[in-house]
Amino acid sequence: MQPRVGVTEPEYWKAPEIFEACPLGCIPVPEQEEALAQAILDRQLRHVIVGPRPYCGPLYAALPPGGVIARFGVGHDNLNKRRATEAGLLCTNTPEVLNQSVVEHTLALLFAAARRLQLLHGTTKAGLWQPLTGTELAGKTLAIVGCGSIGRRVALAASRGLGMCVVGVTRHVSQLQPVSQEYGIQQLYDALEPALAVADFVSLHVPGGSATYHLINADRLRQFRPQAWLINTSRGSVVDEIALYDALVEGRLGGAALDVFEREPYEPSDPRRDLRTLPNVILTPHCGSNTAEANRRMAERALRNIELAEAGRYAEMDLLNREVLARLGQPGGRSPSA
Ligand code: 8YV
Repeated sequence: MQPRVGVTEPEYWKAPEIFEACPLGCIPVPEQEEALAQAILDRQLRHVIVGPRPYCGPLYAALPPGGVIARFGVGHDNLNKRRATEAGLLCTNTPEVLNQSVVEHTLALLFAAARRLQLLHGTTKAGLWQPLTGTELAGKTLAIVGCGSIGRRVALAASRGLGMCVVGVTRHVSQLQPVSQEYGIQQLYDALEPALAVADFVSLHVPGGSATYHLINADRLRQFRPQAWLINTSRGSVVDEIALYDALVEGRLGGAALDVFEREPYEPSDPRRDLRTLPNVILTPHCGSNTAEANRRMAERALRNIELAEAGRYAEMDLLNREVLARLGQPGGRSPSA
């Protein structure tokens, strides 16, 4: 059978058994945009499942109208929804199914930061015996920046599970106020400053994109408490890495635990300010959602979105550019029973 779905290679190999079993026919395709577009044209693919790398050019001309660009993941700042709509392409993501994994990775970074795991591991492996003193998390203040479903679950685990004092930063204080206690969030702020003033740990859970670009910049880093740690499992674009490097070197904060970077795979924005050279950083290669369980769920959800599009059941999709339906002559989409 002629395969209809291309899956970028890193994503394909995260859940090959799911993709192999799909009746639509899935094949691994390159993730680099020009090569991806060429593979779509060569194999006459109708849909594509992609990872987090930016797509801004030939991809949108390569797929036929009605095709799906399905994100294997929740963040979609890497897709140009306007271009997709103009080309009659449906963009989707996989909300919620990776939350547990990202929450667990955030907690792993939090624990590692508190006990200086990166130093203990390095020195012990090097044959040294240097039992550095850490800090307990109970009683410390964690600021959650972005109180969506992932941020709220980190808050719940940290407050109820670890006895941390949790404060939240959100643009939606009045909507969140009634439920904040359920998640153990003691105080909500609509600005970063008051949260940074009290936080021992600051964990970012905002989406990428222009509204959050360099939210953590030199000015904000000056407002961190000197021992505070920054944890980022959201998007690299949220943190100005040059300003972060300078702040870490000058001791303006305790450290940074980062899973996401301005450029991925990580490359320093300024070669003289390479975060990898610093002792007070913990770095992981964008793997917050990368567990066997979440990978299977993301693969299934991405394929489900494509199957729904093939069946014309647009209303049930995790559609990110609903305005494309009008362009496809499907205002609002057909109902499932139609
Ligand atoms: C990646 C993510 O999509 O969901 C997101 O927004 O950043 C990640 O989960 C995933 O790792 C791609 O394979």
